[in-house]
Amino acid sequence: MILVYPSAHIRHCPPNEIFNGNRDSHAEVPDRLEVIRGALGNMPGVRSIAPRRFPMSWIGAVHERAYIRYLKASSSRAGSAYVYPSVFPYGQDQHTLQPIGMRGQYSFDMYTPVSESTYEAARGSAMAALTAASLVMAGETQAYALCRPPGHHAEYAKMGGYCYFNNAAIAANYLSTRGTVAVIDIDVHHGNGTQALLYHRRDVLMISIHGDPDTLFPYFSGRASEIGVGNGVGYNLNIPLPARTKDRAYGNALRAAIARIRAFSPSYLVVSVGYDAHVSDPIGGFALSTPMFHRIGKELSSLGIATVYLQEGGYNIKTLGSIARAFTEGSVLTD
Ligand code: SP5
Ligand code: ZN
Repeated sequence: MILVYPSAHIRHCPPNEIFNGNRDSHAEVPDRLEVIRGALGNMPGVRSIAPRRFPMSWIGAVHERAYIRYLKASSSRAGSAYVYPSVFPYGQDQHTLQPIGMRGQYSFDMYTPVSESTYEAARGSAMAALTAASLVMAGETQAYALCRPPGHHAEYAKMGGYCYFNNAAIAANYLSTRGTVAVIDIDVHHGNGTQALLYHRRDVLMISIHGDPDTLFPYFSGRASEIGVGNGVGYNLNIPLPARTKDRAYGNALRAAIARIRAFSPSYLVVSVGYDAHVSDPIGGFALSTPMFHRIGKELSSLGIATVYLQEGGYNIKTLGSIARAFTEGSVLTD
């Protein structure tokens, strides 16, 4: 298994997220990735590489160009401060050039601030995803991009949910130039951005298993009734599960997801790997065990599809290492 580690992540370190009017400490900290890297780095058969550089057009293929420019410009304007939105558009297609207004135009929450290191970190994270995808395209059976910041909540022209560029959609779109792609998102939060970016496509299947949006972020998407649009109808599958879901119920959802992937028979698989469905996670609300992550890894790799793993969430610094280790040991093919 090849790990791709984007070192620029370390300087993206937002101290706070604004929740219910309070400045909470930020859950998406650099240590998350360092702990995961530490736990996987010394596994036998695992080697770590730096991301390669790919043209920005691979990011521009899924995100609005003005959004990418805004993230770059606001990052360089911000200095060492982290800037947050205060006002959001209150109608369809509303735009502004006023700086405070622009923060809201390009965001959907107050959890996802921008500072001088944010653009480079987000770009590095996307380059890691593209590097892993290119390795798999070149014949590797598995590659794991240690993406940070995460990506699955980022929309066409909005950051949110700690995400800036949608690494899964970027990688899936890249791979789709050579074959069909299935994306399975096991982060406990619905992958709203990935869904939205792939919603119209039938060459890229999107499946997400997540906490019911009636109780969990991102609230506005993730229902089973969201099945795709136009040519993409039938190629988006949401499996929302209730709070406190345990291994057995999760296993049933996973079986349904795997059956759908088998029926689709894709050339490539992209796994949005969140560890926040673990029982110990401070914000997830599910109750999966550590061995369950081993099983998820094993069942997905047993499909025998060339696979790109992309890091998404997972917020308990004390348990992330052992969860990541279990998942990756389950995933590694021993032939
Ligand atoms: C990639 C990813 O997993 N993003 C998740 C973003 C969800 N953020 C939720 C923040 C919840 C706020 N904290 C609640 C504190 C209750 N006292
Ligand atoms: Zn999550």
